Amino acid sequence: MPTTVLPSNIKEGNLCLNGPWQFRQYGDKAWLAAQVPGCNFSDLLNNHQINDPFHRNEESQLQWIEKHDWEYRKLFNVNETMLAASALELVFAGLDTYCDVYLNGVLILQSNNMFVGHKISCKQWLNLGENTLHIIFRSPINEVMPIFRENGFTYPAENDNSAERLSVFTRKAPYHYGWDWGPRFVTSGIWRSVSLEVVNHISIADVYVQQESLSADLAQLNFQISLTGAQQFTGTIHIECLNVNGLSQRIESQQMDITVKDNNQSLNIPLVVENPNLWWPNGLGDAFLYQFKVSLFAKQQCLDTKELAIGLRTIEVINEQDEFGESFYLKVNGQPTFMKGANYIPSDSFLDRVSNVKYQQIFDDAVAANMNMLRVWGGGIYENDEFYQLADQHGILIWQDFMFACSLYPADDDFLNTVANEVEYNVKRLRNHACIALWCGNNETEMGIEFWQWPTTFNYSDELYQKLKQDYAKLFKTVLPELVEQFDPERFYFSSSPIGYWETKEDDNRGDNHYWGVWHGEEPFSEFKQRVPRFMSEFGFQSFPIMDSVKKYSIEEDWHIDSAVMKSHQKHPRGNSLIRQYMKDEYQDPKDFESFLYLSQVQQALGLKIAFEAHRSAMPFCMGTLYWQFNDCWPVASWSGIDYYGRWKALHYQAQRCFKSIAVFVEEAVNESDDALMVNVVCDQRESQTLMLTEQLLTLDGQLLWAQQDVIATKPLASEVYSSKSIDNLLAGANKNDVVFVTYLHNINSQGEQGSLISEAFHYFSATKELNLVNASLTVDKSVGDNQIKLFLLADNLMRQVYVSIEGIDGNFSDNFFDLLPHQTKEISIDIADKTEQEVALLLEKIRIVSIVDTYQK
Ligand code: BMA
Repeated sequence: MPTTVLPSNIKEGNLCLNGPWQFRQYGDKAWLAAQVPGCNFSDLLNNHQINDPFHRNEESQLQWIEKHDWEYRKLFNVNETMLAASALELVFAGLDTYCDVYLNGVLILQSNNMFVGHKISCKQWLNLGENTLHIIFRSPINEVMPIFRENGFTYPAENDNSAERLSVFTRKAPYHYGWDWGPRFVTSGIWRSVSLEVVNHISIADVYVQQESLSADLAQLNFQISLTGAQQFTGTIHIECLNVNGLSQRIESQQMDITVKDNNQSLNIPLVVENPNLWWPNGLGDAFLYQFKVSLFAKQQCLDTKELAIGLRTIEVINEQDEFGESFYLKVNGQPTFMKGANYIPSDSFLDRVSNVKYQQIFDDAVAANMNMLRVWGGGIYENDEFYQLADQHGILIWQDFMFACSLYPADDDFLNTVANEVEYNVKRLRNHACIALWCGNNETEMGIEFWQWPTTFNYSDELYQKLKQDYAKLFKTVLPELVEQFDPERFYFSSSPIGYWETKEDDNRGDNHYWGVWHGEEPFSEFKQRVPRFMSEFGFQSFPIMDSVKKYSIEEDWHIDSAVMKSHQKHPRGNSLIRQYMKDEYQDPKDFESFLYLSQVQQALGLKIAFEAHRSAMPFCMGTLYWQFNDCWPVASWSGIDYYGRWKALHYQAQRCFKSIAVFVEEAVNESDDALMVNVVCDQRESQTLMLTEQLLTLDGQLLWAQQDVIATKPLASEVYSSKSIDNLLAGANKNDVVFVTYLHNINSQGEQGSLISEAFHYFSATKELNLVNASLTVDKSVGDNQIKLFLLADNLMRQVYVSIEGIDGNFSDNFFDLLPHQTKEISIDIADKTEQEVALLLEKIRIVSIVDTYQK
């Protein structure tokens, strides 16, 4: 039997019950091998009972699974030492979803909410030697069908991809039921860890670190410690800081003698940190974390410990009336901070596949793209502890939705009770994390009430709709905020994102906004410049995965956009036609399927570039840009910047450029008649810097027509126009289709000369399809070293949106989808740490390079 490594949260002396289990469809005879954490789909796949659910249109073949019940069982041994403990608990971190749990035949737990964990005191039912844990999961569809039928009406849940929309009744990840980027796989199973844990006669149930005040000189903390178990106890609590070695500060360990008279007692222990190291978001400083250890002693014996990584920072969400309307921005450590990032969805339809390596990659990718915020969107899950630990460590702020999206919900007592459990459980689990910036009740339900015409679509009577809206208010305006106030009073809560609606232009002045005029509203990309809100929490445009990714889920006969397979991996009804429609305005018709895939990414990236620049240039009016969406949960045409296999799309590279802490942007005056070309520098830093700004006008074959260089001082936390000139004068008769305007920002070195490159921007005066691009002659020098392949690209003519790929490498190049200027060498690299010398030699033969001209019809 394979040994299981103890997950970090399971302490020595406890028994990890993850790893091999058995499962079967309820009613079947034979048990099959299962893995925990896991789900029925993963287990069926591992047992070759189903094909890969993501391959071609397998999804449609697997819909039977949701209508069945599933059983899981594990035999495990308990030894004498364990049984000698005063108490033992079975700890379930997450059960998906409706289930009965039996220990040696005794029903010990019934659960109905995927988002809560359970601890069950169970010593009395355990045997010395072999024991059996047996869980029966009931179909989440069959379970609530009677309620749905009895209701006699349908809740909106427009993304729930089935004739009967049942998802709203069940506290289970909404995206499992389908979304406009996601398949429908309604899973069942044990999706988080299981363990059997020794409970001392007294233990630390929870430590809540309250930050009472924070200044440059002093942090005053209060450790609110809840103990559980004993009625009577005398001992000591000890708090120490483990990681200040090397820092100038000292933190006195705290010790407190305690006498417990009551079960579930909570104690307060103050702790002061002088000259605290602050936690800063990515780009603004170190995300410093203090490692505290809280220990409980009886005489000299340590009974329990808890370790916590605590970042000291203040976060305020400033959402108040101001001269423009209603602000929405974050102050971190007292400083207004522009948020750059994206909306995060679960990284897989089958959550057991989202490994810690995957989580690490997510945060590496976010940091690489100069992001400082991800929004954990309300149609997914409250993420694993590892996710928030990584966010803390990487300085990525988390906008945390509660798991409700795009629908009205029930508000009967049973529903509200389970939601209350879920909120308490997750808020307590997450509130110590420095990364959590705010709580948001739901995604887009208030916008839905206002604009999505639910009464007409679903035939609601006035009376019913009033009742549904009252239910809405009860859940999101009373129950949720009261619970947040009770368990996490320091954090901002608001009921629904967005506050302002894109359908009403004046709303750009109020709160956060999801601007879907581009895409859903079919408005041109240039509208991103006109529709700049106070905080853009969603906007986006779809693209396809690149060919190497498409090959992983399809076969050659599927390789056209309207094939049944490609359509089943495109969940937006108008998706393909919108991509095509927008493409006509800016690009020549791509010659084939592969070119279409590539061009769809170029279009998405260059379209969103307009938005990124408009949002950042409008600071401090606008203070955030979070695009839809960071990632995918399966291979699909979607709004993502990184595809399911981890390949950066053109969009992620573009975000990396546009989100630099100091970035240069070029834009034409919004009104064409104004004839002005402006160079903007946006600076997210707290100090001014002196930099060299270079501007050039080049022909596409590399002649320098005009140039200028200036020394500029950046303006902290601001966007500033540093040059504005007449386009007519600049072009001086040159053909718009033959030129590119280039700007660079460089450091100035100690000799007063141009130093390293900080940011660059290219601007064209015509649509891409009109540029006189030619087949450039390109030389590629290759070198291998330091576990990397390095490529040096040099062309005699401008190459637009160069995409370099090597079949057989799944990693990402240091840069890609870039414009290669004529006669200027560009170096890019990719990691090959896991490859042998022979493999590298073969890979070097497989380098492919395409640019816009390669998509043209011959
Ligand atoms: C936003 C999201 C999602 C959806 C996306 C694209 O509104 O909140 O519901 O996937 O739009 O349509």
